[in-house]
Amino acid sequence: MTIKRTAITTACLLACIGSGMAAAPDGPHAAARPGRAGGIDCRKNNMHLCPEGEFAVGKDQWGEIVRVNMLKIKDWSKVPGVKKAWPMQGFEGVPGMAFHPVISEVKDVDGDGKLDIFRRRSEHAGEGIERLDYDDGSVVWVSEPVGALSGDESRLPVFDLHGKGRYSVVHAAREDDCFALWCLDVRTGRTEWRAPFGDGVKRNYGNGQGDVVVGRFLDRKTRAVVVRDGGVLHCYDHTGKKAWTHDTKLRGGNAYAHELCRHDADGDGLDEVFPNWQKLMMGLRGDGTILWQDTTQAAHSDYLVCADVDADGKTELIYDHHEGAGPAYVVEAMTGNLRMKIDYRKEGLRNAQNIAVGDFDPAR
Ligand SMILES: [Ca+2]
Ligand SMILES: [Ca+2]
Ligand SMILES: [Ca+2]
Repeated sequence: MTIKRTAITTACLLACIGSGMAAAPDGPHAAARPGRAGGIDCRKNNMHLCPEGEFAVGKDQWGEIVRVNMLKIKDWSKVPGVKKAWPMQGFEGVPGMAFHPVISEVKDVDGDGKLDIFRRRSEHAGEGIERLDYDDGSVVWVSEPVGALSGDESRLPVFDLHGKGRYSVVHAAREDDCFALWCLDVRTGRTEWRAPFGDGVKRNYGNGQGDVVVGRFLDRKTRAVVVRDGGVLHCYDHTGKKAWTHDTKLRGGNAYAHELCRHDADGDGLDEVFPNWQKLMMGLRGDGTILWQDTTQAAHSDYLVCADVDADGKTELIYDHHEGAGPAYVVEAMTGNLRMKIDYRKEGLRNAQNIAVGDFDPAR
């Protein structure tokens, strides 16, 4: 289905990026590496916004602003705007560990109107994935132990892979001698299948290793999984059988990556795959056929968004041609043909991390 959207302005495209905000450095573990050369030390930037106590309610011209001190907060239920909060149960006892939004998912998988919560119990090897009850946070089940977190930012996808109304949890973990793609039954936590790939060696702090995207890549009924190991993509069908592999030949720092998305860009009912690396942006059909490649990519993008930006009925892909410097490229998603460059630095934005596209301009 083609998403019809009205045209957007440059300001709308980038308004949510927040030029004055301290951008998080790359990768889930990067916050523990203060003083990254050329980057932003999030321990030093914007700390004046951190409340003294557990939380504070401030105000600006748009209304109230709630700020939470993540190191001090004990009772989330007192924080204005929080609808549900319960103490986390089960494994959490590693110093420096905290609930990790990258490796969690919230979705109503059984249609009872209550959200179901899934999370990895630890970033480290030897713990499983668990399902939590919405009412009190109690543990519904814990899977068998999975490997360590790779460092990807693809969350913990929960989808109906088989096309039968039954959901599965998908996750890639780093084992002793390989990576492994796990598929768990949401009803029981039992392993449906486990597909090993790669050599398990962590590179680029794990960025681009274990990125997972789920889509209708192979047929219109089931969903398949594309997982990335550095410069190599692997696609598995809903039963865990390998469908295809694509090796970009990117290695070392050139294979640094953490953005990977899917979208049915031509509306034929099958999703296309759009992976980005430090030195490559490309589009592939769901069967692994290459649609296009931008080998001029200067440095990895921190966002990938598909939308019909100019409302001509065709989908565009938006990505950053040089992380932190731009410009944002707007290309035809199916061909890669460049339609527009947006120099966000001229708009006063220092580093574009995450963007949103929508009908923001009431005049259009
Ligand atoms: Ca539910
Ligand atoms: Ca398609
Ligand atoms: Ca378009």
